[in-house]
Parts: sequence; C-alpha cells; structure tokens
Amino acid sequence: MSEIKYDWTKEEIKAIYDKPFMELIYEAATVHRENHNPNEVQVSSLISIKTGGCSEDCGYCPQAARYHTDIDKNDLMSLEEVTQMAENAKAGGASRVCLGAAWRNVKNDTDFDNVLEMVKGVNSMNMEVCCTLGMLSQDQARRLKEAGIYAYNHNLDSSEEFYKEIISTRGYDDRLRTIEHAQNEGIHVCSGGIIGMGESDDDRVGMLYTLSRLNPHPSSVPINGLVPVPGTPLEEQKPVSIWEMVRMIATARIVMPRAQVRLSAGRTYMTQEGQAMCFMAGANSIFAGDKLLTTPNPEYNEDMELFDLLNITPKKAYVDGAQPQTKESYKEVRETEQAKWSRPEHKIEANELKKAEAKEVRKVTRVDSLN
Ligand code: SAM
Ligand code: DTB
Ligand code: SF4
Repeated sequence: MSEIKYDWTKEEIKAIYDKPFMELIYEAATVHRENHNPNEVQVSSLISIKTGGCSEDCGYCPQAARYHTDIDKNDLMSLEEVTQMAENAKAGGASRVCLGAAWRNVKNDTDFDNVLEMVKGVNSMNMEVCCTLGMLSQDQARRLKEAGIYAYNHNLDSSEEFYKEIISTRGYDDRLRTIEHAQNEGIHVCSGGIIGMGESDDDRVGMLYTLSRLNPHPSSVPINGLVPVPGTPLEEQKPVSIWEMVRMIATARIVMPRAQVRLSAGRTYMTQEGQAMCFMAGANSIFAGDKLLTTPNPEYNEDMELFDLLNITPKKAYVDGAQPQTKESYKEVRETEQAKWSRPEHKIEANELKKAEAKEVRKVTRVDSLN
C-alpha cells in the first residue's frame, strides 16, 4: 500500500509531474491498483439546477452574467424535475448526482430550502448527492449535512498565484474556507480545477500542492480540461493536449492515492484511446450524460460503448462511505428507541437494572474501603 502523505512539497510534486511519460503512467497505474479496483469507474450525473446570471467574474465560465454567452438562463428547477432526472441517471448506472447552481454563495432563502428538499429527495433514492452551490457558511454546511448531502464540490481551479489572473471577485482563501466548512461537518470534499487556461506547469503543480496538503485529502479531485466558450475571456484558448491531461491525472493519482480522480470537462475533445490512457493513469470517475452544466459531453451510448470495450463497470454508491442519515431519520431512530423504553415491561426491566447497578456500586465501595 502506498503511503498517504499530507506534507508534499512543490519540488516533490514537480519531480513526479516531470517524469518520463512511460515511467509516470507506470507508477500512477501501480498506485491506482494498490488503492482501487482498476476495472471500476464511478459515474456521476450533473444537473444544472440553476443556470446562468451569476455575479462572479470567473474567466472560464459561460454562466457569468457579465460575459455575453449563448446559454439559456433558468431559475431554480422544481423538485419534481430534479428527482425525475436523478431517476433517469440512476437507471443509466450513475451512483452520484451533482446539483450545480450558478451562485457566488448560498443565501438563507427559499431557494436554499428547496435545494435542501432536493438533497433529501435524491438521498432517499439511495444515490450519493453532491452539490456545488458556491461559497457556504458553517451553518449552511450543517443544514446540507442534516438534509443528507454526501459530498460538496468546490474547486480551487488553479494555483494560488494563477487564480488571481482568472477570478477577482473572490479569493483563494474564501475557497479554502468553504472547503473547511464542509470538512467540519463530515461532508466528503470534491475539489480540483481546470487545466488549459494559460497556466504554467508550476501552476498545475501548485494546485495539486494545496489539494494534497488538505487533511483528509479531498475524496474526489475533478480535473477539467477547459471548454473554451465563445463570449468568455478564455474563448481563444486551445483545448489541452491529451498528454497534458494524462500527466495531470497521473500526478494527482500519485499524490492523493485514495481520492477518486475525475476525468471531468473536456472529454468531447478526446478519443477513446485518450480516455483509456487517462483511466490507465488513475482516473476512476467521469460525468456521464450529453451535457455538463451548459456545454456538451459525450453521449451516454458512447460512454457505455467505451466501458464495454475496456471491461469497465460503474462503481456502486457508498463503497467509500456510508449513506448519510437525514436529521429526520436520526429523529425516527431516537423516537423508536424512546417508545420502546417507555413500554411497561421495559420500565420494569429498567428499574431492575437500576437496582442491580446500585447493589454493585455498594459492593465495590465496601471492597475498596477494606483495602
Ligand atoms: N458556482 C459554483 C462555483 O463556482 O463554485 C458552482 C458551479 S461552477 C460552474 C463549478 C466548476 O465548474 C468551476 O469551479 C470550474 O472548475 C468548472 N468550470 C466552469 N466552467 C468551465 C469551463 N468552461 N471549462 C471547464 N471547467 C469549467
Ligand atoms: C467540476 O469540476 N466540473 C463540473 C462540476 N465540477 C460542477 C462542471 C464543468 C462545467 C463545464 C462548463 C459547463 O458545462 O458550463
Ligand atoms: Fe459563477 Fe461558479 Fe461560474 Fe464562477 S464558476 S461565474 S461562481 S457559476
């Protein structure tokens, strides 16, 4: 078993990232096999529950209100629509549903109340529920936990240095604080970033450095290839080459051995062989469905064909962590226990037990006083 380290240095990570390609993927594939079933890939399904009109200035994002992009803005979806989409995703092999909202941060309003209902609904369908709603306060993280959330996605996106080139409306520390709030509530953290925004290799290493020093490591690490969307400041960026994607995935796999490394946005630019190489190098999760949040993703049938070719099966829900209990289900357990112990026969038992305990205490005190 490979060691789990939380004190990686940038130099150590860069040395891994720069290894000769064949050595790098061999080492990553070895770490992968030691920690995961190499023939299993987790399938997540994205639902954009609230699309567009966001106040932030993330340079990559088609949903920022200030950029003129061709997306259909929407208010919050209804609970019925979301549960129906989750049912379809489950039937297609997804074990996790990720609910995404184009918000800077969560507000304590009726929209959030409705999101909590969605979380409860999807959790009760025995699927892992992930949300990505922007920044969260501690109290909001607690409410999500009580509703049955499994994971929270909040990406660092890049290194601390390059981040400032891409986003000015909130800082790296804000992102780390939200991650901390989720961790404090025992919510699995999903955090990664994007490559292909014009960052250097050192920036990619810098992002993995910050992620790998979180303790615990994020349970999932999405690696997105930038989807350059017309109208955004990054519209002219060339899609990253498959070699860079594999290098990034392999390095993430080696420094965070137990994490699920998710081959996220950008798969429409990749061949089947390219994606197979990503799985070989340690990717073990994808987003399935023909749309990410607003941009295209491979068709469901194409993904199933690829899984068949590679003999890959979708991972079941809750293999890496228990299904969260909602606050109601805690309450139900407590109430059933209370009802049981207030029944007359249990009252007698409880009284007898109390008397016997008192006798024991008297005996022990006497023995002690003889010494
Ligand atoms: N508004 C929330 C937030 O920013 O935290 C959640 C949704 S946001 C769209 C989630 C993530 O999607 C971003 O952090 C970014 O990593 C990724 N993303 C957005 N646009 C992208 C693009 N054009 N290409 C690749 N990844 C993108
Ligand atoms: C993540 O890291 N990638 C997903 C998910 N988390 C929310 C989003 C990708 C979005 C790509 C651009 C779009 O479709 O709008
Ligand atoms: Fe808003 Fe999130 Fe897009 Fe940034 S990435 S503009 S916060 S939706």
